[in-house]
Amino acid sequence: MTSPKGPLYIGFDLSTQQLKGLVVNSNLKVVYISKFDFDADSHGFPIKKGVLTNEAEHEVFAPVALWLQALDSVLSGLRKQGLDFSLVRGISGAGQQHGSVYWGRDAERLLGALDSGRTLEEQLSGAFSHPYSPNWQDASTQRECDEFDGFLGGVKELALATGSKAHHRFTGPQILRFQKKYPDVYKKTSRISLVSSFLASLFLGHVAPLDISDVCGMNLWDINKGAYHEKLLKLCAGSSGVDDLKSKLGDVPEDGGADLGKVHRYYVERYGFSPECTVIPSTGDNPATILALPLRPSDAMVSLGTSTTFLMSTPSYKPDPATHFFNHPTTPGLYMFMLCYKNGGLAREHVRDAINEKKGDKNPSNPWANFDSVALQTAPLGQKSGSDPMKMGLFFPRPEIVPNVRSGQWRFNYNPTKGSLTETDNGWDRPLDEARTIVESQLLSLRLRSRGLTSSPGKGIPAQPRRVYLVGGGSKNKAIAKIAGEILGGSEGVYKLEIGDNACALGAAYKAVWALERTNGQKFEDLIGQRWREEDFIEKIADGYQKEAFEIYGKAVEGFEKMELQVLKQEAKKNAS
Ligand code: XUL
Repeated sequence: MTSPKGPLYIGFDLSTQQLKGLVVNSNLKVVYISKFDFDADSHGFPIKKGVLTNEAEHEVFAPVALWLQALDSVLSGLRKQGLDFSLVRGISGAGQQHGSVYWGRDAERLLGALDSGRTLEEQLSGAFSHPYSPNWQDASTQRECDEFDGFLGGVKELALATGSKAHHRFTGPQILRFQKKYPDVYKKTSRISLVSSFLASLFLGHVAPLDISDVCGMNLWDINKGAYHEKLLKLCAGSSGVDDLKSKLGDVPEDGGADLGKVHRYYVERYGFSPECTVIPSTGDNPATILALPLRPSDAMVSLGTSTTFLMSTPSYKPDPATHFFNHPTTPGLYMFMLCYKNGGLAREHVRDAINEKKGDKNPSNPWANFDSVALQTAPLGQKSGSDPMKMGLFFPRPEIVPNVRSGQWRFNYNPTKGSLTETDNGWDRPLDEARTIVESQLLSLRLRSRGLTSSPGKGIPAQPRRVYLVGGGSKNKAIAKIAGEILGGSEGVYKLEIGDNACALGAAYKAVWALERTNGQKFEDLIGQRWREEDFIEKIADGYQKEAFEIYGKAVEGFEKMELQVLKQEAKKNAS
């Protein structure tokens, strides 16, 4: 291979189970990738799937020194592949969201004095006041979440101010618990980074500011004001006070493409980076994902993995306790809307396995073939004629957060003319009917919660997403793609985004390209839109908007909303008795 010509840009992805470094050129072509798998490639850390746990307290956390080891290893990996680091003009990254890193009093000195003859792990393991980073899977902060949720009056008020109600993983509740559990360590903490700004700090050789989008994953940032929320800081800071917490958190530059400074000489001397290489703010992994393509306002991305994530770029800020809003990572005036479900793939797999079992086809070469064909042969909502009730249900093998309900299954018949709902599986041919019902259930929930954010693509056409991009394992299912188009619409259709599991690293690398090559005021969407060759990355896999189907599912959404409310009421009653 001929060596790629510069300038080059690196995007890192510091996720739960691995660190990845991906290098692109100005034309957005990937030229190198190097990975470090935490479980397989690290030494000295008794981790499982990248984390440690303390089950008694529902704690999940990662040793920060592990990430130091990983960074030197990924850079060495890129060097082995032949990357000429002197061509790298910019560095950005994506970090698992909400995780926090606690720097000790010597942090700035140790970061600034990095010696290229020794590893990051050798030199920085002592830079932290606490050696672990609470992880987004941590669930130890119920009490703190209750405090956050109540503090401004209720969950609605908190969501209105910060974009989200309180969640166990959000950094504000995590810091509140940290300062109560480890008051002395908290006092000795000079700075608190998010995983994203931690990564940028390593390259800068001093503690980097928090990112304008990732800061919204803390329940501490007042999105409308564009500043920390003073009252919430007060709640979080405890006796050390607001000013102390503010100085621990530091400023937040508004520009996601800001020039944070040049790479530290450690990287120049050890790997051959140019001293002119610029460090750009790293962002969260979800905000980075929407940068993996020139996502336009009203485009939607649905990630169909073990869990389901729905991401949209939108100019509307309409917070709700069931959803999340973040500042857009690059474009002022836009927001990233996110729905984060715990359930997804597992629920579909249960139905898939039951159908394969029923068909006596336990290990077919394509385990999804029966599921797909049954789902496609079943009429929408199981209605053989318009007078039949609509079949709908909730299928949660794990406790769900959207809506907040225990694990379980609920089946209903809904009569759209009367608006009446009956909990029953009368008339259901199980498990066959459920192939379609489960996919519908997951997509109706997305339509219900995103419907206020889309706009009409043209006269007489209802509001809906422009394009629907499917990513992750479930994007291979033909039935899911077809039903996604029928339920969500998509005036330009349903697409599969073929970037494997590289979305966050790619998004981070594109952010660096944009930050350093933009002309005055040029938007991310415009610069990347001009250079992105969509035929290399996406394939249209289903029709989007179809009038009749969209209308029928519009009625079904009403029933779906009622069904969720009824289940929530029933469960609250059960819990109270
Ligand atoms: C988002 C979230 C996860 C992590 C995964 O709120 O908690 O998606 O960002 O790394």
